[in-house]
Amino acid sequence: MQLSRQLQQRAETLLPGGVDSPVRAFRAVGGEPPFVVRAEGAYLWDADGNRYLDYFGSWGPMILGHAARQVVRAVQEAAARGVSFGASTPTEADLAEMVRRAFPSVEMLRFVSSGTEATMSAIRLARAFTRRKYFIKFEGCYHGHSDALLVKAGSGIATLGIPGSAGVPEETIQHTLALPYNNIAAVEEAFARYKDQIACIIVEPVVGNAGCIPPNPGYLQALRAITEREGTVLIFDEVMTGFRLALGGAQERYCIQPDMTCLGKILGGGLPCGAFGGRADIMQMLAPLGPVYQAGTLSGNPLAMAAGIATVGTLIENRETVYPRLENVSAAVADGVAKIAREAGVLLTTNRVGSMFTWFFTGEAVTDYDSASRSNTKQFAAFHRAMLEAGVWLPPSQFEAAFLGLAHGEEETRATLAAAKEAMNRVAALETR
Ligand code: KE4
Repeated sequence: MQLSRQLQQRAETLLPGGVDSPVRAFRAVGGEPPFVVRAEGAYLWDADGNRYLDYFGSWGPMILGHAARQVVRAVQEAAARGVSFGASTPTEADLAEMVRRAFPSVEMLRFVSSGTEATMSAIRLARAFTRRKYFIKFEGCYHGHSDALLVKAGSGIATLGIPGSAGVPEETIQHTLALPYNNIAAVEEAFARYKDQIACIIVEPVVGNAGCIPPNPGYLQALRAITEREGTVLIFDEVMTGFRLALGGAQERYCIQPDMTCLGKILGGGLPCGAFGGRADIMQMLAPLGPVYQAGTLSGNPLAMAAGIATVGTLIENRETVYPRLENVSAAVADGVAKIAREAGVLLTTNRVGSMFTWFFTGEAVTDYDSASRSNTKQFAAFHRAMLEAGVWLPPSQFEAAFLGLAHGEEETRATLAAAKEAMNRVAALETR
């Protein structure tokens, strides 16, 4: 860890906390973050030559595994033709067609460079389309860091245990209604109170940013029925779930047709890419066709398009085998660790949908942010540290989902469960101190 420590010290003189995104600083789990210099398949290598089995996969994009040959080759070939033009290219429509094939609810879309841009643009469109100001989000859900969305957010906000963000004026969030997830009564109450004033609901259809929290049976269907009744736009933030839970994300898995969808992560195959799309009548309000402005220098960047086409193309071509494989390996890993916790006498709740999952160190069911926040984060930190020392790198927060990809197989499952046995004993020993 010598070199990583030196790199961290240098980085801290230049970058706040030495990082470009807070969760990477390991503040919630302690210890020093390894600096990654290379990755391949299911593995990362740090500056000191240590190898780690990767369970956060760049926070979702690496569903094919790192340095997948077809992705690397596509990006190399694209780069040789020039890396950015600021003009239209054929590959934007190529990837858009693939998105439409995977997400039939997306009649039109626009590419941007991050999930944050995708969600903030979708909300702007929904507000213009409905001529309403208020919108509903859910506690523990994270939709990127645009001001109006930093209210009771998940991910890094929950990880750092902060209510929101400094620098966001009260006026900016006065129209943000943050409600408990998996609670339809709260949604009905909001619509009764703000009748005809709610532009949209934005939801992580399966929450990943409070740790993994699945929708209760009927919850998403109820959101769809209420928004249809109220003339409110239903936005599925599938930045994390898109292409992961099924080729068509959560909306395919739960058979719901949202009005708009936000995508990112896997969409760009690990390069900076996001998208927002949906009903053509809403999307056609977007400049240059309509009055809603949105723009981006690197939107639809040729390298991101190349990586996205190679990644999404692989998922489309192999959809019959990809998702059953991810399901099988994820179940073996998630359930295997749950069994180890039971045998060690450690209280653990395992939430999993497909290849995104979270081990909550609690004995109660985790169905919303409140129940997630009652997890024992000290135990999680001890588990994380012990697993890292054993060469298994879990997301460094109790309030993040773990992911695995197609490069994870039996060998990786065996190694993970062997490491978990030792790590769980260390957690159990914590109990006595
Ligand atoms: P980006 O702006 O980070 O590309 O996307 C924001 C975003 C939007 N919607 C959902 C459902 C998301 O999960 C995210 C970003 N996810 C976090 C991890 N939970 C990004 C990791 C980080 O912030 O470093």
